[in-house]
Amino acid sequence: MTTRRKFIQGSALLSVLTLSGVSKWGKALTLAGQAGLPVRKPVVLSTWDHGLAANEAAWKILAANGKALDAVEKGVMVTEADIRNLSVGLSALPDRDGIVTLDASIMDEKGRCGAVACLERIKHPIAVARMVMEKTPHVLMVGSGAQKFALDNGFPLESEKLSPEAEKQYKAWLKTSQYKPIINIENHDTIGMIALDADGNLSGSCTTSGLAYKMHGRVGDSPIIGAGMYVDNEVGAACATGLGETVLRICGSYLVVELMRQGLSPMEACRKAVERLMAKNPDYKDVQVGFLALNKKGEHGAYSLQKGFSYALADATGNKMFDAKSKL
Ligand code: SD4
Repeated sequence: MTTRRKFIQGSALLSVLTLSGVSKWGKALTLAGQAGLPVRKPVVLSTWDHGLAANEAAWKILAANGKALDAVEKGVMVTEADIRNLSVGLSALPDRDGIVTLDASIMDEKGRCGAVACLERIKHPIAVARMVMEKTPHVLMVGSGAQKFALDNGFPLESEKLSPEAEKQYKAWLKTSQYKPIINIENHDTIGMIALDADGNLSGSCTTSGLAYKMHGRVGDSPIIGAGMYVDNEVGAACATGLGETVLRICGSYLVVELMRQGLSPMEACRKAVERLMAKNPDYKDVQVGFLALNKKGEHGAYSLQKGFSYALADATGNKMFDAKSKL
């Protein structure tokens, strides 16, 4: 986790780099912030270790003055396409019936949003979510209707076969068929991504296969606007990872953004949301949840319930992993 001191030092360094034109990562810092404060942009954040590769793709767009919306879509598509990934995209672990069902959501600076849930055999649910946002009067499409919408719009129907690793793990799981999430090693780490672009606009995305061995038809927090991800361009953006049921109960990402609206720093907002989650979920000791937040000034924060929540941050200084502070 970046300390405030390190952050300030980093910002100062950035100004020097930018002024002297040696910033390897492109355009860094604009002194056009609210109330005369420097805005640290562009910047992109995403959950867990797979966030590094996703940020890399998002950063290419942001560094070229691209839109945050494009960055958060293209960024998480890297994770969706990674066939080694067991928690995002079609290579992921299936539900208890052996079927991979995918959830995704996206939201832009205008407050437009789109989402899909329980989508089968489509490689890029995030792109379908964006199409729901841009081409329909709806926000959320699910199951066979969402799949038909994707096919009608030119997305190919992929094989229903599990990836070799997912098949191996599913067969092993079938021997006991016991569902018992294990903190941080549940193999179901969602990618949530939030970004601020060079124009000072925010967007967010979230995509996942949800919980491994969930009941068929179960939908988590990730495709629910305000739970798994939320953006308010006046204030900030937030996303969540972890046991979706606990996040749904507190509209977690919306709560983080509203706490930032009340003046809390991104990290304080994430911490307070974790505390609310603990208050509303008495079984929290066996659960992991992490929040990421980014405000309009480009300040970021993260906080998790248990230790072990990592996230990736890319800005003009590079693309690096951090460990979030945690409650327990
Ligand atoms: C879900 N929140 O479906 C997702 C899973 C997750 O890290 O984030 N895992 O509940």
